[in-house]
Amino acid sequence: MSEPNGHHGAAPLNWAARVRGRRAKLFGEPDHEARRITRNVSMKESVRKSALITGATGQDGAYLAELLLAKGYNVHGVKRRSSSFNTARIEHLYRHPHEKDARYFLHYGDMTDSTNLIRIVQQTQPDEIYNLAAQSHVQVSFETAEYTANADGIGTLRLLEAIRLLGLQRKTKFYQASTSELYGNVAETPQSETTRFQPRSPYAAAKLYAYWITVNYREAYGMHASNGILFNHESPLRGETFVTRKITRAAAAIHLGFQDRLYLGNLEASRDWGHARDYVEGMWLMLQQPNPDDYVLATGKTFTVRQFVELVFGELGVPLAWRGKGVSEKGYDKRSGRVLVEVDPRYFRPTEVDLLMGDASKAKAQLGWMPKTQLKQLVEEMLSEDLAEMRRFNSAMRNVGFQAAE
Ligand code: NDP
Ligand code: GDR
Repeated sequence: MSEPNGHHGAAPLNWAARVRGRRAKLFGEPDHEARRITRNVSMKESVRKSALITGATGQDGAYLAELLLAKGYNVHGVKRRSSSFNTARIEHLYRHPHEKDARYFLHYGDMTDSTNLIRIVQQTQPDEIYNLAAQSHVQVSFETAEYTANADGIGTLRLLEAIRLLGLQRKTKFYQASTSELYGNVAETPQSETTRFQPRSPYAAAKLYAYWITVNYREAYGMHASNGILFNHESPLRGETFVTRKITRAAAAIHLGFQDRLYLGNLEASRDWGHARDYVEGMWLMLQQPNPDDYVLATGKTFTVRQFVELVFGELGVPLAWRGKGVSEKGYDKRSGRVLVEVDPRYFRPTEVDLLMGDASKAKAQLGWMPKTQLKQLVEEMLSEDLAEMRRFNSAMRNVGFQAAE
């Protein structure tokens, strides 16, 4: 396939330019930089590495493609067919294949379709595969357990088999997006590569299979296959239904008068939150090692959902007070007494992972990897992007005659 959105040629110029500018800002580069990355790389075509990313349209897929293009790779992304555009996160990286020096190519694919995966691997002959595709929402996995097992668990097997069937096991290095959710009902804190896995959701159970099949293919067939056991990582590109982005978006909307209050589930859950930009670098480092292995990537700090909410509203100058217990608990603006946060049991999970906190000392010692972004910085970045996006929306609405608040 060629166009990111299936339409012919580039998106309308003003939109493309806007997306490019916005994404360039998100990735911490001047506006012209993204274009430069895909055009002016001195690496010779003959030595250029190629990478295949599944889940290219997701949060991590976007940051990883950006990183690999900047390192001079040819990048192939797998995207699903969708009835609406699903490439907003990667529009700024894409060039039409007819453009000279285009280095980012998209292929339609799905983790549930073996023949499709085999064909893509055969066509692209990648040096590195990053398997990021997954039904990645823990709560949704309770409702779509079989599909989650198929895409996240067996999907990983399909990709490993594609490498083996095509005789690429000596050429192609493999990264599996494993997760701190594997620790589930945690056996110890902090969690490291040696902590026992006790998954607590269909998502985590599917990822457990993917973890072990990756280890098995490494041991059975000598493949360079590694698991990154990544703790939660967020960004302005985070999906809107994960708790951090849900909170920054809602706080921005409340601040601008678009939304009344925020409904959340378990406020006591504790997570080790880092920035996705830092974590994709760790993925790449794993595949540059002489030997494959499994690594935890984490910040080593943990915060509750409640603390995250306080941090976000605090950033907007709103001090929160909590009153009530359990499902009746509410978060108030201390100054005005207005209710801003309520608990909605719909967001409780049948089984919860209470506390995650990672020990990434192996990654630090062997990969030289360390997270660079503190939680406060992450919150500032996410909130400021959400505020900017809502202000743009507000002003667009005003231009077409709607009376919106600010
Ligand atoms: P996202 O949910 O943002 O992205 C998931 C990607 O997978 C999307 O591109 C999605 O496509 C694609 N996808 C979903 N199902 C299929 C399928 N059946 N076939 C092909 N593609 C599919 O996740 P993240 O970027 O946050 O995470 C990347 C990976 O890392 C996931 O595997 C996740 O489970 C894992 N992980 C994430 C962590 C985090 O904190 N972010 C921590 C640890 C592990 P579409 O855009 O069309 O929906
Ligand atoms: P998680 O992320 O389940 O850790 O999985 P999520 O942000 O969905 O939940 C984190 C914690 O917040 C609690 N919570 C809520 N969660 C959501 N989504 N919505 C709410 O309203 C809400 N209220 C409280 C949750 O119960 C949970 O305890 C993410 C995904 O990216 C996985 O793919 C990845 O493997 C893990 O991180 C590491």
